[in-house]
Amino acid sequence: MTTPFLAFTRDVAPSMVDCELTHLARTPIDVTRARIQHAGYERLLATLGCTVRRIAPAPAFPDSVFIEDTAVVFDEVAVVTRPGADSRRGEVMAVEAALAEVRPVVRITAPATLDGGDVLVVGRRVFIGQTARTNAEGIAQLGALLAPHGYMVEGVTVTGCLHLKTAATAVDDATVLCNPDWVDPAAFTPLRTIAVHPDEPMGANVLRIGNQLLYDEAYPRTRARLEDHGYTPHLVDASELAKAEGAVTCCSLILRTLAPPIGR
Ligand code: CIR
Repeated sequence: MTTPFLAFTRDVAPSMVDCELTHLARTPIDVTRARIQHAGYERLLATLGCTVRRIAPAPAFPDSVFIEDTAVVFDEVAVVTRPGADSRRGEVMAVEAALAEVRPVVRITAPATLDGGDVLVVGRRVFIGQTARTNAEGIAQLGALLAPHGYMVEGVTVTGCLHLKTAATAVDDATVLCNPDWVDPAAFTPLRTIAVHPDEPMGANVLRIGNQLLYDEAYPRTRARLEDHGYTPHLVDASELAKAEGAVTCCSLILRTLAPPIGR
């Protein structure tokens, strides 16, 4: 049966305990629990209309579960990134091979760096975080690759967190959930913004699957704000993944399922 979406995921590596950390102190990660949480996340993706395809595990890459950073996928093209952290560069090969089955693939190349977690797509606008992971060359390359397809890229200043999507994600094509301490809401004008609850600075990361939202249950006060605006997110427990500075968007690449060309 064809589902509206395809979700690529990657298993939690046992080496996740040695993940990159930038803004968080290292605390013990229970890999078994992380795997259980990840499996729950995948089940919810399936419930929300995704065919889940697990890419082969990458035990040598501690952060490989955070597959979002390795590619940015549009209906027209998949852009394989060059992650900003040296330890993550080798994650992209297997992802590229998997994406090549469903989209034309292009690549970000040195000296550019770009993490998928820095790329927020809202309609034809592509906001790109200027962070330690994504450099000016990365923004310029992505802009050049996307211009023929009618997308406009906009660099966004991000301070105090890892990625743009730690600070802001879209809940629909007109609305952004954001932490105004980390990104200026004016960057998204004329889109409406909803601020996270001040006690939940990490609460701005929500995963959109069509009209549905997948959200971390750890942020009830921000969830209440979403509910006040008429959204009803589906909840997961992602507490172990959060210890690795990951959040719900990081653990998948969501693609629309496109009709195959006539004759295939
Ligand atoms: C890293 O620092 O690269 C990982 N420990 C966390 C990556 C999270 N990815 C994301 O927000 N897109």
